[in-house]
Order: sequence, then structure tokens, then C-alpha cells
Amino acid sequence: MVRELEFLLIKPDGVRRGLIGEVIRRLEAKGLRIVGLKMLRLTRECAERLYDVHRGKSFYEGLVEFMSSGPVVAVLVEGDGAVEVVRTMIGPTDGRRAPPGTIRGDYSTSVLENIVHAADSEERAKYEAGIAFDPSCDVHDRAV
Ligand code: IDP
Ligand code: MG
Repeated sequence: MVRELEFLLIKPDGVRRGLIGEVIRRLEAKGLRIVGLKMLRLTRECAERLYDVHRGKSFYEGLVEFMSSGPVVAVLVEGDGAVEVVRTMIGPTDGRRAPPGTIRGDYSTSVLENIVHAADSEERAKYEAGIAFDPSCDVHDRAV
């Protein structure tokens, strides 16, 4: 097995619904190591960069709007096969279709508001962590 980094964001709906602890609890219980943790409110520009692969899609504007609508929690984890492990734990995109036992399956009935984001490769995890842990991406950390 290969030790990997994976990046997650607890989305504004997850924070609003009080699921920060539950998401982190599941990651730790699984045996993943938390190596980075930060609460922030994403600027619109950084939400756009985070979801650059979806630019032009019908849901892109609504997604960027939603992701910058309130505080999020960025989580960097490390573990054997972390990307696949985390993607399996969060479940498919649509909370209505995600099986019980997955984070989305247990807590979401929406395709947009599905509690968590997780990168789909280690390369993307590093790219996305670079955005979320950049102070200039946090509305509250910006000088103006
Ligand atoms: P993922 O989060 O499971 O990787 P992606 O296809 O990468 O799913 O989409 C990124 C995010 O965009 C989703 O988590 C969800 O919040 C939103 N999204 C994806 N497809 C739709 C859609 O058809 N309508 C509304 N929002 C969507
Ligand atoms: Mg994705």
C-alpha cells in the first residue's frame, strides 16, 4: 500500500448542521491521520479555483456561490490509499443515491449540498490544499 495525502472540505452545509466533529471522527476512526486542519470562509475567486475543472458546467455558478456562502473546514489526511478510502467513505455525489453508511448517504438528500468535498487524486489533493491553506483565500484573513 502507498501512503497518500487526501484533501477534504467540510462544506458550508456540513458546518451549519454541526457535522464537523462527526466527519473528523469518522476519518480518525478509519485510521487516517489528520495532518492539516483549518476553518475558513472561501473567497469567491478561490472557490472558483477549487472547482476549475467544472467551469462552464450548468451547476458551476451555483456551486461557487454555495461554497463561498459560509465557513468551511479544510482537512488534510494521510494514510494508505487515502484517496480511495476517503472517496469510498463519502459516497457518490448525489446524497439521495449515496448508500447508508457513507457520509453523504447518512447526512444528505441533495446533489449540491452534500456535506463534504474530497479530491479525486493525490495530485488534486495537493493543488486544492494549496488553495484552502493559503491565507489569501480566507475572507477573514485578507487585509481588505
Ligand atoms: P464529487 O464532489 O462527488 O467529486 P463532482 O462531479 O466533482 O462530484 O462535482 C463537484 C460538486 O459539484 C459536487 O460535490 C456537488 O456539490 C456539485 N454538483 C455536481 N453535480 C451537480 C449537479 O448536477 N447539480 C448541482 N450540483 C452539482
Ligand atoms: Mg469531484
